[in-house]
Amino acid sequence: MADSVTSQCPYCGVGCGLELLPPAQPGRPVRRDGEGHPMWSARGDRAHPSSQGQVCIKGATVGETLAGGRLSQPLYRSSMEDPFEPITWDNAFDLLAGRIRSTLASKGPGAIAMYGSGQFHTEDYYLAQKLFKGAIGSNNFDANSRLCMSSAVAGYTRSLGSDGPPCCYEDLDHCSVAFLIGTNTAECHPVLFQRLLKRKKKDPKGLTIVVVDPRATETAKIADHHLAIAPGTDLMLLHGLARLILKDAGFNADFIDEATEGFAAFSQAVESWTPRRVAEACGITEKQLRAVARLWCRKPAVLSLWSMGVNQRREGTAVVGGLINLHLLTGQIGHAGAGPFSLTGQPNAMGGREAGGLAHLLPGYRLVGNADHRAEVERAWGFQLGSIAAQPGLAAGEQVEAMERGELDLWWVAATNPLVSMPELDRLKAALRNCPLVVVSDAYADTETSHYAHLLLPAAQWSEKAGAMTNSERRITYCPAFRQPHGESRADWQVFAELGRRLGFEQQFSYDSAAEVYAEFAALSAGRLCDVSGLSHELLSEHGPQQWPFPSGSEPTTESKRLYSDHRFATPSRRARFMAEQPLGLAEPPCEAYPLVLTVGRYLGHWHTMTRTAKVERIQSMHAEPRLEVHPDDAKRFSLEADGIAAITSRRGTLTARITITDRIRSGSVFLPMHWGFTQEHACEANALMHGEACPISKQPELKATAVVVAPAVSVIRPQEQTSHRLQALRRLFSPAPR
Ligand SMILES: Nc1nc2c(c(=O)[nH]1)N[C@H]1C(S)=C(S)[C@@H](COP(=O)(O)OP(=O)(O)OC[C@H]3O[C@@H](n4cnc5c(=O)[nH]c(N)nc54)[C@H](O)[C@@H]3O)O[C@H]1N2
Ligand SMILES: Nc1nc2c(c(=O)[nH]1)N[C@H]1C(S)=C(S)[C@@H](COP(=O)(O)OP(=O)(O)OC[C@H]3O[C@@H](n4cnc5c(=O)[nH]c(N)nc54)[C@H](O)[C@@H]3O)O[C@H]1N2
Ligand code: SF4
Ligand SMILES: [Mo]
Repeated sequence: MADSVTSQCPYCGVGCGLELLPPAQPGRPVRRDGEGHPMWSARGDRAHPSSQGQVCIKGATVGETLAGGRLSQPLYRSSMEDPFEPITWDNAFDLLAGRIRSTLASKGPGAIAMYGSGQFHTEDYYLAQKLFKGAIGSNNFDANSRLCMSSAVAGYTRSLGSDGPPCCYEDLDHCSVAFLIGTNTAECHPVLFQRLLKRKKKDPKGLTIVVVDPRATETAKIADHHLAIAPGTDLMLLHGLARLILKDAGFNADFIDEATEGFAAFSQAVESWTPRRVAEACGITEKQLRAVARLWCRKPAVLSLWSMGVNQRREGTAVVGGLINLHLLTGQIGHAGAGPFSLTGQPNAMGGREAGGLAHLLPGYRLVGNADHRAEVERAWGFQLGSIAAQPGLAAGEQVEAMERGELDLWWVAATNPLVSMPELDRLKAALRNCPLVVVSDAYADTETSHYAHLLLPAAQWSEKAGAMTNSERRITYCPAFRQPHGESRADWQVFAELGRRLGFEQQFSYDSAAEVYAEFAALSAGRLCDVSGLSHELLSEHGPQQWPFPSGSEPTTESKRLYSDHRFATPSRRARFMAEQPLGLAEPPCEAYPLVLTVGRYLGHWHTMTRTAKVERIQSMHAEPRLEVHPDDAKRFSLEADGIAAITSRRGTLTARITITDRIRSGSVFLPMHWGFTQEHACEANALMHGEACPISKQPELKATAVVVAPAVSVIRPQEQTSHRLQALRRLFSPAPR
């Protein structure tokens, strides 16, 4: 019997520690998944400081998802109308290197782009930067973090001088107020929610919980104050709170004086947000507003937690700024239980940011636009000075626009499934047909995006490749390879390295192991806020997960670290900055023709586009199909019946879903899950309805709100692809996917 191994859960950004047990255990039959593959099982790793043995249903069932429905070899077709044919890796690399060379000669590096993912390991992310920004000379590397955390990245950078969540999970045990805004923690960061719940039960008076969400989610159920604000009114609420704190003299004058700048402009900006105006705009009572403002003034430690309800907004960066303002105003940052804490979505979106995985970043929280930063990276990478372009590359949405204009000759999608997760799906589908070479690297065969690819590359996934991941509290866990890569699949970093060598950069891309790649990245982070130069695969596997900063020579510890305890921030003046934007509200507010706001989010059991969680029976039976949540008043108004079918129409299209009538949602809003793409039996392409209007600073699209109208429908409308014979035929080529 092989021993058990420990790793980080490959799902959400809580980054729980998992202990994996091999399929064969003494005296027991070999455990197998639904397709008969031998199956590792997972349980909580008690020694992991972030989760202390806790897991949720996704982590606990990850073993069931790893082997079935996998892509086992590279496949190619020259036209999207043709069937795929198997090709060798060697031919796939020839094709890629050839196309990159010819595109560089004809159109230049700007015509090549990659769209990657917070589900890469840090090593994958890092080598993708070196390949694109260094070897190819194109900053067109962006990731699905653009749809997820980029408003938090921009918000931290503007207010505190650098990206990087300042808090740690221990703060959940020390805060006197938990201010949860735009986060359904109970379903999306379940292990953190359980930690908060446990504390609340033990010490109901010592902890006050505020939840700001248009829906009465599972999270809101434990709130002392649930502010069910109208969608898109968060910044008004935050300004209203700031104004009350100012009037009540609940601010921390010493902190403002010692550690901040921009106070005058900020206090002027919030002046007009009177309690009456805010209550009216947000759809709450003045009393509720005043009660919550008092909490910010009178309690020793306020911790705010936020996620997509804040970030996915056309003013996402401004809302993050408005939230950090409250922390600066009250001095609630840098001590136990206090601070602004973004809950990262994906398991390694944090590592991606550290490795420079957005179009304007370079490794070590460096910026493409900074000449010194470029030179530091060029030197470390061994490329000529000037190899890295000085302009930020195309962000995710801009990559799609470039395809529309025929300006991209190669779009490489890796570890993300944009044909479910990006807004304006129909527009994306059309854009893809306008790109001569679409490459998709994925672990599974039958993803929605694979149906729009020319070249499919099988990816070895978590459990089959070694690497590091950073969770929301800046803790890095070593994730070992404990299973054989499926079929011919290869780790993403290996693919990027091989291509780098084939493009003539033999020396820059010679690595024998992921540990070598990590060592190079770690060295490059020295002296930066996210310094991990003291870390290595070896240290992490020997001493367990560690938080950054971890400069060279640091001692391993399980004690939690916080940033900015000395109240010196990462700005040039070392002062944190107040922001002073005025609220804009929704990009597409409800109107006569489209009177409801559709919001799109997540279910507890499912992970994103279900390539993994649809394989778990227990999860499938928890969430048998996507449901449209409608308030009873709206159901009456639009003649909708419980369990009937609704047609939901936005300016971009129509889809159908079964109806749940519930007062958990605010009247005037409806909710759909994001999970069901067109390959699923109960397809419900919510993002076909969503608009792509984005925050001008973070470029993060407003995936949380679009105006719709609903009506009863007679029957289900299936997406076009689901019924297409051509695409059905393609599926036969893939290894059998259970469904
Ligand atoms: N089970 C599960 N967990 C996950 C994931 C998953 O797919 N499944 N994905 C992971 C990822 S990548 C991410 S980014 C996180 C996302 O985690 P969350 O952000 O917590 O999840 P969402 O359901 O997208 O949205 C959160 C809440 O925002 C609310 N909301 C909508 N509009 C507004 C608004 O205008 N203001 C406010 N204040 N709230 C609003 C919604 O009602 C919803 O309850 O989850 C991570 N964890
Ligand atoms: N309307 C609306 N839209 C949303 C959201 C929302 O709240 N509302 N949320 C947005 C957010 S926050 C996010 S993060 C995105 C998530 O959206 P996606 O990133 O599209 O979702 P996933 O299903 O996680 O896609 C990951 C893909 O990578 C594959 N994969 C897994 N491991 C590996 C690997 O090691 N290598 C490779 N190459 N592939 C691998 C998986 O099989 C899967 O196909 O959706 C966004 N879209
Ligand atoms: S809470 Fe997140 S990291 Fe923890 S087990 Fe669940 S999905 Fe995995
Ligand atoms: Mo996310």
